[in-house]
Amino acid sequence: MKKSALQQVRDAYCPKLPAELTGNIVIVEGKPTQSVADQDEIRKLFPNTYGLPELNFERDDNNTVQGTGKPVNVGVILSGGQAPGGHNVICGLFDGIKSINPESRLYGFLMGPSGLVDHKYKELTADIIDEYRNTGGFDMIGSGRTKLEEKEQFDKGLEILKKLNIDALVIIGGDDSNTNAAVLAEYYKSINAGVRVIGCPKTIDGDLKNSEIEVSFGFDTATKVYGELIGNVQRDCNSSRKYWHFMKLMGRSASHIALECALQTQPNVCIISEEVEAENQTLNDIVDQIAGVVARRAAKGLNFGTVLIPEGLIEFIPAVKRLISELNDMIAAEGDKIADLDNKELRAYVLEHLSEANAKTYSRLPHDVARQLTLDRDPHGNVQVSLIETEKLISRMVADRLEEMREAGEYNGKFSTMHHFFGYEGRCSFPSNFDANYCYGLGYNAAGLVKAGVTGYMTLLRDLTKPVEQWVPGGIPITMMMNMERRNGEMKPVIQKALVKLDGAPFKKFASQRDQWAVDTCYIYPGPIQYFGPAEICDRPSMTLMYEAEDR
Ligand code: FBP
Repeated sequence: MKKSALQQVRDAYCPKLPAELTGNIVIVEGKPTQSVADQDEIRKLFPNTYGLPELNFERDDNNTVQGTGKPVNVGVILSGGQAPGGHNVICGLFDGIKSINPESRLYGFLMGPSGLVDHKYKELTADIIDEYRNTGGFDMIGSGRTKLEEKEQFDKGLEILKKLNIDALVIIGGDDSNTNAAVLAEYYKSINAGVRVIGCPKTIDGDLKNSEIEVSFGFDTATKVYGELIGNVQRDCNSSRKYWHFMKLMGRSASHIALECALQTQPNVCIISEEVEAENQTLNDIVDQIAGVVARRAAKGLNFGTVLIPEGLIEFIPAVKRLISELNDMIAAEGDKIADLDNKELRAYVLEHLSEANAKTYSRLPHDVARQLTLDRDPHGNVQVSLIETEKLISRMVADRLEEMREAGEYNGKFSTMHHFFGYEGRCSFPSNFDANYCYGLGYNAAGLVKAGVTGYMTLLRDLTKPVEQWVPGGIPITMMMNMERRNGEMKPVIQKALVKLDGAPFKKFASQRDQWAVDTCYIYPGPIQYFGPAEICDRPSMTLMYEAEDR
């Protein structure tokens, strides 16, 4: 394979490990845990894996000879959307199990969870692993979104796990995929299958975090890539001074990515979905807010600016949220029937079957957005918000509002727009040093959990704003993060999504400065991720992580 100059040099980068992981480890059990909510239901659904203790790893200075443990065979799955650093998790896992015993073997299941069910796999040998060290992407084994929920899938998976003599399966995924991991761990334990399951927190969205997990991997790199792109657009905007740029940012429901990018780049406007919901705002309120900023800048002769919009915004407008909830139930019950209808029939059917209030909201949405909300769900039941062009919808509405303001004598400016969606550009970048180290450590640590013989745990590293050597390794039971939510028309146990906290330090910092950013031009240009050079530039964690560390 021909490699870019950067890849050739990055091949040689040696991720750093926390000091505890550089020798043999002993596991120290903490207190028993309980789920974040709905404890009785979750305990009933996970009788074998509920309430397990947190685990901390410490160096075993009485046992310094590595490589003399029993060999372990491990399977690995990449699940869901790509996130920078996934390959390093696998590399860390590989090096970790080899350090337990050089005879240990690693198998990668291909194209996500379906590889397990369909028995598509390959053994990951040292030459394959070395090709992918410190690279972005999930192409080493591919990824997919198949939901593991049926007993038949678990049993099919077990056949191949047994055939390959696999002791443990590591599932690298977001909240939905780690929910799968917990369900699989419980099932295999309940039938004494002899296969353990370990999860790993992945997602650029940053919504898989809690009191223990400080950040999911990929968030750091993806937001730095978007930060660079937004900064470049802002400099272009500030040079020609003729466009308003509307930039939608990936991130699914939560606005962590938009917030982090706003902190990095100081745009004129950044909408935070969680605030929209908390303040019970309508689409018109959001449009009025943006139009107000455009008019204030126009009054100063500034007919240009930047607006950041989180991709999940539409789901957080309270009226639309209620509509989506009713549509979810309708799709769960009538999905097959609806799928056969053409656009016109679909709209008529939906309007006829929705409750009055939701039908009103549906009828007011542009047809393309309404249709998107009706049709597309991913296998986990999520609205595919990356397909909804919210940035165009909002800028169109802002333009209309400005015309009304012009007629009322409240605005006298020019409003030319450009639209961008930054999402897929950030998911497969070369991981930043932070993600390269974090991911390698998560994988290496997962090998420690495999060796410890535990199941239903997520690999964990803490104290991430300190130097890597001081990061604290351990494991937490996945059931600890769960609550009950309505999915596909039924109540299901799922990992609770972490949304932006309006009383958290990152949001408060943003809120304290945004009025000035709105009217003045305070843009910051972060530039590209740096891999070589001073640590304060190359190893700097995200601003969200730094401000949250202050809160902790
Ligand atoms: P995960 O939850 O799987 O990590 O999703 C990340 C993500 O990039 C979201 O931000 C985005 O909405 C979604 O994937 C897009 O999905 P797809 O890759 O299927 O188009």
